[in-house]
Amino acid sequence: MPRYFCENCGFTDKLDKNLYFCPNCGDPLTITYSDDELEVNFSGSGVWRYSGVLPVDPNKKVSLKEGNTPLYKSLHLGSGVKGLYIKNEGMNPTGSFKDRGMTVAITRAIEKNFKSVICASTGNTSASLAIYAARAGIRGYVVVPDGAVALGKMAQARAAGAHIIKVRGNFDLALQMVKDFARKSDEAYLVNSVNPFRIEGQKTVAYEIVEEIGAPDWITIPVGNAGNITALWKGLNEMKRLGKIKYLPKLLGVQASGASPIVKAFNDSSNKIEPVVSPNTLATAIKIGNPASWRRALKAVRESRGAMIEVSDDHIVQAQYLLSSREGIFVEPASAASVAGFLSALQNGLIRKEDTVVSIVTGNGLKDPDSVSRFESIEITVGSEEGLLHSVIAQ
Ligand code: AN7
Repeated sequence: MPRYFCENCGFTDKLDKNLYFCPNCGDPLTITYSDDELEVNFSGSGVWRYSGVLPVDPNKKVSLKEGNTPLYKSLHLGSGVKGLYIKNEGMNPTGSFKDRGMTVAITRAIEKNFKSVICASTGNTSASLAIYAARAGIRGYVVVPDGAVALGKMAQARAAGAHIIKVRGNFDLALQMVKDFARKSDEAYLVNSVNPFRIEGQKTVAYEIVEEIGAPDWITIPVGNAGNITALWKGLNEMKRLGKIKYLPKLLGVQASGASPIVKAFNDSSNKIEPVVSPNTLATAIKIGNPASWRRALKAVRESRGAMIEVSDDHIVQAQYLLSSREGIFVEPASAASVAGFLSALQNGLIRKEDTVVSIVTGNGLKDPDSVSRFESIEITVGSEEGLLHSVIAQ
């Protein structure tokens, strides 16, 4: 049977308990499988295609058909490499990659008879929790930093009838609060990415990429709380164990300059992070100073012989605009960090022209409609006089 496992200290336990953190060292737990427990036969599409490598009962699944997201070949931004592919996770049911993990975590909540689920969130986890809790018929509680969540994400949480708890403070404080709650109470199931079942669902992005194009040389991914890069690396390693790929891609984890404690630890060859007390970036999804899964992220990029890099807010906005205006892919700022990271790594020679690269973009542009006010858009207001429109368009 799959088991809880602590990658930091080696603790293991059976899955029947509801654990998030290692009781010995406090790190978030992972779920491991022995070789004969990894199931090679996939069928169907989306996250549940991989139910043979998910530790929940697929007959109880709470699903809105997540996963199976499009992988686009870049037309312009990838001109400096052999191939750049963009995996658009913004095409998931609630518009972000969180749905991959949420479908599995909410299914686990149902299996364990929870009537409520809770998370701290910079927005997308809240939106996903709210919608999946609604689908499952249980109560959703979301704890968010007051005034620091993009409009579209709040709209989703409200529309789905979640209880919204706004904290006077940042995401790191909100996460601390729900962690303290979960340590003492079993009243609500915690579905942040410190929940190992979330990671299990999210690893399926790696399975999909590999099934479609094999192993690229690099995969770039935005990093906030560092759950998703943990999941990506887990999925890739499992695909290698299953014999589906011969080598592992290098990971490029990308943080925003104002919220980049893992980049700093990577550059300093340090084995611990110094949390950023007041993280700051316009990419509010990844405005996180004390990422819960930092150790697993550092381990992943080091094992892959990849890197952690940071990108400025200006470069994020530029990449967001290039993605929408040149590629037809509209993403939110945190997602654009992935592509800004690619461009920066190409420029400094880390990524080379013979490389094949996949950039994972994590959230839909509609999540953060205010963010486009940073672009120079071409807009005029006209009357209805005859010929006016003709003269404008002919210019
Ligand atoms: C679009 O919703 O942390 O490194 O609370 O929304 O796994 O945290 C969101 C994170 C990247 C970073 N891109 O992923 C939340 C939250 C988008 C995101 C990330 C987030 P992690």
